[in-house]
Amino acid sequence: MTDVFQSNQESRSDSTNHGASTRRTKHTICRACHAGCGVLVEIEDGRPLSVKGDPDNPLYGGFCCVKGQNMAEVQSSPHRLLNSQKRLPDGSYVPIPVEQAMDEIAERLRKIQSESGPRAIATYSGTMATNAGAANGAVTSAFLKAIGSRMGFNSNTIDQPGKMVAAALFGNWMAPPTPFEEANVILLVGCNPLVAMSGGIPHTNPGRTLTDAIARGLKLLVIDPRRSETARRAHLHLQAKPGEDVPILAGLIRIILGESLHDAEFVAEHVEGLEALREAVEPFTTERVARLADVSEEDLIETARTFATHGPGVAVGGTGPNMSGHTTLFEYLLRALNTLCGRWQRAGDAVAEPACLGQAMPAKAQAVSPTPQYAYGFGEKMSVRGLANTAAGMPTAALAEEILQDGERQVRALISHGGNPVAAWPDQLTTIEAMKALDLLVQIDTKMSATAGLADYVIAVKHPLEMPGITLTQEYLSAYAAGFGTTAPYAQYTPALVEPPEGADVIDDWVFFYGLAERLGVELVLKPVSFSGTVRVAGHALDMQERPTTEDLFDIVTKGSRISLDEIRRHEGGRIYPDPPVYVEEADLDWAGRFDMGNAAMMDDLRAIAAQSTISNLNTKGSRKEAWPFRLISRRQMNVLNSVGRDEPGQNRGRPTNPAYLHPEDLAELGLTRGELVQIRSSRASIPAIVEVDSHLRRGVISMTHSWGDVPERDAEVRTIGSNTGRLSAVNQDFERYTGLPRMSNIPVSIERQVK
Ligand SMILES: Nc1nc2c(c(=O)[nH]1)N[C@H]1C(S)=C(S)[C@@H](COP(=O)(O)OP(=O)(O)OC[C@H]3O[C@@H](n4cnc5c(=O)[nH]c(N)nc54)[C@H](O)[C@@H]3O)O[C@H]1N2
Ligand SMILES: Nc1nc2c(c(=O)[nH]1)N[C@H]1C(S)=C(S)[C@@H](COP(=O)(O)OP(=O)(O)OC[C@H]3O[C@@H](n4cnc5c(=O)[nH]c(N)nc54)[C@H](O)[C@@H]3O)O[C@H]1N2
Ligand code: SF4
Ligand SMILES: [Mo]
Repeated sequence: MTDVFQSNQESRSDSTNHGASTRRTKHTICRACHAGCGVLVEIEDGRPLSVKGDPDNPLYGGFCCVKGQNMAEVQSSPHRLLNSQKRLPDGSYVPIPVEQAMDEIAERLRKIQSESGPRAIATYSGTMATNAGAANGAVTSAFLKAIGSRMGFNSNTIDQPGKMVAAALFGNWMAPPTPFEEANVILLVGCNPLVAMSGGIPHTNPGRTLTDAIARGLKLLVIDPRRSETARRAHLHLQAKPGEDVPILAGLIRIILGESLHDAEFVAEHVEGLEALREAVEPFTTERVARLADVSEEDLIETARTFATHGPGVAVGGTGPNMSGHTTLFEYLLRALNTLCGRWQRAGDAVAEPACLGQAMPAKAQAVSPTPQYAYGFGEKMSVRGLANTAAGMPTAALAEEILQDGERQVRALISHGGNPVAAWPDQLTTIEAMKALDLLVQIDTKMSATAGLADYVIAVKHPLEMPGITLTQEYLSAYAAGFGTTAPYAQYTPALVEPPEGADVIDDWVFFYGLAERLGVELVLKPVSFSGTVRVAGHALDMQERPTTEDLFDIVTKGSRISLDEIRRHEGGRIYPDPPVYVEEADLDWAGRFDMGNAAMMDDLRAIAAQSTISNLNTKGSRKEAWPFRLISRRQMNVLNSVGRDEPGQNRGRPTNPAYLHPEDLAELGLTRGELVQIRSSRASIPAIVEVDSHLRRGVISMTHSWGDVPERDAEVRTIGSNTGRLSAVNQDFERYTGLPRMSNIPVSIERQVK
């Protein structure tokens, strides 16, 4: 393959000469979040000047958010690491050549492995590991396999792990759910796609997409304790108490079944367990759910009827309810609701979004029976809380405890990549203790993040504009869950567009794992990406003598793709590949697969919740006499991605903190005014915060963005670095038994003025 960095095709880009300097506009893929917008970057003398939307892009149509627009500034940010760092015994850091860092780290890994075995070595891949490089995940998996460790963790299991676990318990459909473009109704439970670019509305310019859809008659239903940006545009917004989503979904299902609004024919043909579900939702009467969630009975009934009768359409869940205590049961009921209403594509329907960089998959109108043996509790066991591998991956919420426990199964080395455990994991105090207890912590990052500040080595990597990219992650998102991803078979490739700043010693992320493998004398076998797990393509052994390029890796991970990568490379501005169209086929004649709506563990959980939710829980406003009168809930903000970008002036726009938002009447009752410093306490810990007013909240909740702040020693800097809500979670209390996920939203807290 040609060296694409050198041979940047100017095909669809313009190039102007301003005196001696050259200014060019190039197409690229924004990699500042998962949405992968097709954007334009202006480059002068090899430096990126600005990033903006590409009005000619066939899918994103000119969209580019503030994070994307700031990509050029981030590339040359003064906070950026241009050299890897090594921690000295006094805690200070010195630059170290990356090849030397790899020598030293490999040596330390070799020692740990020989003393404690490969299980003592774990990896953690965070959001930017996936966003920044489409082949990163495949290389990390190959590395772990090569050294014989199954301790690969990622941010999936501290996000919405119930999505995959519930799919394994419920079963799957061999064709997609109703595509957004065909939906007449969308029910969003605790997600805010207008800000998060995540589920519910396609992430390709969601604001405009929603406006167009409402104009053609889409009804939007939202359940959120906050009148979120998305809820403000809803036909009906249930401003429910947080943490009551399971009763709400059970109540909606009960109404739909009671009024026979479900798709009885579809259910009879493809579903088992209906009667078990019918029985388990029986206690969730409309009256009871209305009181539990503090919403009106009329609104519950209207939500159920609109969703069931105004179809097609889908119900989608977000991080809010997934983090409020019952991720698996919540997602299971959501699947049940969609399936009861028959919201899957049928024979003859056109598949809206066949893979481009993935392999062509036949679509069939048939259910794949559940695989509960691969839902949770299988494979590699954790030493704590009875947890093990899950359909969403190894339970990250238990990794800190695993590191801290003594004995043979202790994890001694962690390579954390494009994630920020100290900022993002639940239970910050336990996480910090674990990071300090490790014999070796390596952080792969572009900045001295909160986790980098505790690492033995920090590996400095390239900025996305310095690396080629492909839209593989975006295709994966469409396969992730109903209502996620885009709406068209779109693919884009971008070459690397600029060189790293002068004097930088930075590598493509995956090169670090390759470099370790070289030194440890093991071979990396890369697996082409397979979205459904049903297509098996042989692994590809990497050349361990001559280092491959990132382009080579792209060829390997997209092997067998429906559209050839070379074809996609020819259209740098991104393209939609509709041909040949893919239609859902009839079910196989002898097909016996069925969904299971009545999984025993799920029905037990539902019964337990029915037994618990008594009238004593019905306090809606939060009484001042309670120890924990408020509920702290999570929210995302437009300009910052988790812990990324909050220190960039172009993104924080002069507001470098994550305020604690409260309803104006709650503030008044507490005698607080906006801008005041408070202390927020949970049963686990406390954090400082700056209060801010938000009339869109329901009373009794505090709404705050996660992943801000740093270690507790820096709490006094709350006005300039924010504070860390993860500290309020307790990993070993009130956690979900399948995934180990503790409460990260709907956390019981108190709030008081802090005297400085
Ligand atoms: N309380 C609470 N906690 C939460 C959540 C919540 O809603 N509430 N959300 C959870 C969710 S959904 C998730 S996904 C996790 C996120 O958890 P993580 O993925 O662990 O956290 P991020 O902040 O996304 O980490 C990104 C890291 O990548 C670095 N980085 C930035 N740019 C680049 C780059 O170009 N290349 C590389 N290699 N690194 C880069 C950043 O400096 C940062 O250290 O947090 C979870 N934590
Ligand atoms: N701009 C931006 N975009 C992002 C991110 C970011 O940090 N910034 N993060 C990315 C990541 S890692 C992810 S996983 C996605 C997440 O995307 P989303 O899941 O859409 O996350 P949020 O925008 O936080 O929306 C969660 C909503 O749930 C509500 N909520 C909180 N608790 C409850 C509850 O108990 N019940 C109900 N019904 N609602 C509740 C909150 O008020 C909030 O409006 O976003 C991604 N996109
Ligand atoms: S939504 Fe995400 S991919 Fe699109 S411009 Fe913003 S940061 Fe970039
Ligand atoms: Mo996430």
